[in-house]
Amino acid sequence: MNDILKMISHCVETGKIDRSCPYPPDMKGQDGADELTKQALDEGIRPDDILENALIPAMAAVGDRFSRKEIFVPQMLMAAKAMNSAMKHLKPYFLSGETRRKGKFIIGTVSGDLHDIGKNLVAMMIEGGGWEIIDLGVDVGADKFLKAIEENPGAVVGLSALLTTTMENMKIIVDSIKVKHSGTKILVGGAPVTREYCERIGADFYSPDPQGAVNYLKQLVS
Ligand code: B1M
Repeated sequence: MNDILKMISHCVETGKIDRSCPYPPDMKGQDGADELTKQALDEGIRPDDILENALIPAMAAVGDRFSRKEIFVPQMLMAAKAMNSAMKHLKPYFLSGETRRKGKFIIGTVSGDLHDIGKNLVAMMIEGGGWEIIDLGVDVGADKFLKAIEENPGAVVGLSALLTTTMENMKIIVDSIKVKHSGTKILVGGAPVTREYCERIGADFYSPDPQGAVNYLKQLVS
């Protein structure tokens, strides 16, 4: 891996957000994920290369270390902040110049769940694919989804869940939407979600990644 990608990955893994961030102490005064991502883009490294080869593997490593109890929630939070500081530089590249919107896409992380990095990534890629995004944020219950659908008839809905516990809330939300707005297409995703689970809860499509979600929407309008 390119040296700067290794450095970005290390910054995300250790929660080094930017130069002013005093954490971790042995990197005090050094550039963080923020500055290094900007530098990498200035050097001509492709945004998808930075995402796939530095940021996503770093977050996977953070998850593994959390599972092994080598780090705890505060460190996970710092890693998430470092990832976001890198993502803000990548966002403009993922949002292509398409002006004519293909439709509306309502997205949210389901009730009880505060994880939003993956959801934001999916929203960003879909927005780049020409869709208008209505982002309901995190910890979103059925009522909020229903209200958004009423305000945006015909919109496609995306549900994200990162916890095996909150994944169960997807079923409640899908049931509510299908009862009140049976024609609404629902896309589900997030680390613990599977195709089999999607079918079981009556959602329309499962994608393990943002690109699959973009392709599904493309196929819906074609
Ligand atoms: Co949390 N956390 N966390 N956490 N956290 C996980 C998910 C965990 C797997 C870590 C672990 O144990 N190894 C574990 C879940 C275990 C389980 O249920 N099986 C876990 C836990 C246990 C918890 C807490 C319960 C910890 C605690 O308090 N004891 C707690 C729960 C809080 C809550 O939500 N109520 C908690 C808290 C947090 C933080 C707040 C500290 C922070 C989140 C900050 C934030 O999001 N703003 C955090 C983080 C950072 C993680 C890990 C390390 C990283 C998640 C991430 O951002 N990944 C995570 C471990 C891991 O994932 N390896 C972990 C990067 C992101 C790009 O990937 O989100 O998977 P991901 O999204 C992917 C795909 O899933 C897909 O596309 C994305 C891009 O490829 N995708 C979709 C996602 N949504 C989609 C929707 C789609 C389609 C595709 O269509 C609509």
